[in-house]
Amino acid sequence: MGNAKDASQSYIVVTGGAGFIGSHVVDRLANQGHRVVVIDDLSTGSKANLKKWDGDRRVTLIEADVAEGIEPSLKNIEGTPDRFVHLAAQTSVVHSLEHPLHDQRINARGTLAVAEFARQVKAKKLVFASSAAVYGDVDTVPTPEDAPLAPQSPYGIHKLLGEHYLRMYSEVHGLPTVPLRFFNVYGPRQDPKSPYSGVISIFLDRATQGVPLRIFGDGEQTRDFVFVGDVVTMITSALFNEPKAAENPAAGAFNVGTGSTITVNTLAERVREACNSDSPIEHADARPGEIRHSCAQVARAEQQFGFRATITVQDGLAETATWFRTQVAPPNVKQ
Ligand code: UD2
Repeated sequence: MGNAKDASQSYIVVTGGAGFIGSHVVDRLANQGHRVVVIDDLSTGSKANLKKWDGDRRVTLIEADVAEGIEPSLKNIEGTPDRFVHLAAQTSVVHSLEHPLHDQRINARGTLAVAEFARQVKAKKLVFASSAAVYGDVDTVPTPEDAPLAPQSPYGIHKLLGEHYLRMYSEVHGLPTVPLRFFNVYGPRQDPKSPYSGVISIFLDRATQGVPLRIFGDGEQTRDFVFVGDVVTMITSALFNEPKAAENPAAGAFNVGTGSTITVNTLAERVREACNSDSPIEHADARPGEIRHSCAQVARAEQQFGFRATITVQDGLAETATWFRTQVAPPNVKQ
């Protein structure tokens, strides 16, 4: 990675750019010739995710905590960023219930810090990773963006607060902002090692090693699993394009999902097939307070940005399984 002095096209800050989703965003933007500065505290992200950019001037990694403010991180970088993708986050609902103040610092204060800096530099666009967690337990599935918002965790509340900060910065300061409500994102580089990891990464990791897949509850809960490559397409689309709407472009967030779901039971079978694995399937107690069904209504992103997820779960699982096979089995997976 270089010092990012030779600007080409946009200069984009990607917070959380060493993480699972962020590093794929960095790959796409840098491959398009943009100059990317990553701000990441490496708490869950890793340098390995950006290794291919070592020695390349398009990508610079700054190891820092966004909640400390953005300006100190960029003080030695030439130029002024014109676009921001804010992905740095504490991503676990369960962790946020146990450590709400920590979640508030990262997810609420961190988002405010990015928005405030984007305002100061008169950024052209700020795209923010919000979450389906802002809805809470909804009556309407697939869920439209104007459904009632009743988040059930500090995580969901702080993501919603982030959306409100962005709306305020749009309306009061004229900062163009786009909150994206991610559903269940999966794909290569998703870390399976934490107890809060995404179910697909956990199942693939276990199936690859031939250890049991553990399903919480009856397994008939459903999720809208969206492949990381599709999510990157939506992020970059929102970063460079304006919504087509006659409606106020500053208003509202966009769901990022596929619009269809599968049960966790079906997922477990598909993972076993994708890995050609005979891992047994076990059942454990349901997670307390968990949402039963989660599915995005996708019309708004399609109408406004022409975005539609294109990767099927079958294809996405196959690609992710291939990636898992190339990884050294992590030593700390417990059976
Ligand atoms: C997802 C997001 C979370 C938040 C939330 C909003 C991920 C990783 N997390 O939480 O950040 O946005 O949606 O609603 O995308 N499961 C098993 N066995 C396992 C692990 C999980 O059965 O070993 C089940 C789990 O009980 C749940 C489903 O798989 O029903 C998905 O779990 P998850 O942790 O991947 O994601 P979720 O939907 O809780």
